[in-house]
Amino acid sequence: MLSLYYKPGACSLAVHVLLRELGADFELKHFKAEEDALKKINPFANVPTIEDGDFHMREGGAILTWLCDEHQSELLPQKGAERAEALQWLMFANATLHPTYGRLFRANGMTLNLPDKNAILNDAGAKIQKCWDVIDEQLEGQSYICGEAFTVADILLTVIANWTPGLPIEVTFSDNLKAYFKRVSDRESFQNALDAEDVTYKAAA
Ligand SMILES: N[C@@H](CCC(=O)N[C@@H](CS)C(=O)NCC(=O)O)C(=O)O
Repeated sequence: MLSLYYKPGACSLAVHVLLRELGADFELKHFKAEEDALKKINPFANVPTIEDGDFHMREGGAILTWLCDEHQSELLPQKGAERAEALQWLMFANATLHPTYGRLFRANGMTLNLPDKNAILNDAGAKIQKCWDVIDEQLEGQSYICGEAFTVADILLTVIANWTPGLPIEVTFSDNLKAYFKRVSDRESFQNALDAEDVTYKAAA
């Protein structure tokens, strides 16, 4: 059976939601409780990491893509401009939006002299806001990031949005964005994954 190494509410939640959307058989392994086993297959011991017998894989964007392809899922169109667009937004979430939050979390946890720290936090906050403004604009007049079809990119964007409440800087979500986060996080797969990880969804409120 496939194991997912996870940290509650982290980017691994997107893989967790996807596995439920796909109806896949899987088990969860908490990344700290199973750290020794995780370190054997991932030198960074980070999440998400998946393992099935001798097979293992890390890097969230790659895992999400690979799982959709393996299951021939319509959550990632298989070819053409639809696939290009879904991949673009998935990688935007994974490679542009996610690291910006990472930079802010790291700066916030560092002992830096205060003016430097505030400058880094404000800069990271402005970049996060810009990302959500771009997403907001894209969502104008449509239900999901790629139009009316729900895709894997919507899952990762909605997971990352929930890291925003509680940040030490202000990031504002429009009513349109909040309605989008609610639409996605209300899905049965998402609600069940949140329950299993004991995480509350706050970004839609
Ligand atoms: N490039 C990696 C980054 C993964 C990553 O940063 N994971 C975070 C959670 S979102 C993590 O495992 N953090 C470990 C920790 O918090 O101790 C990916 O996209 O999968």
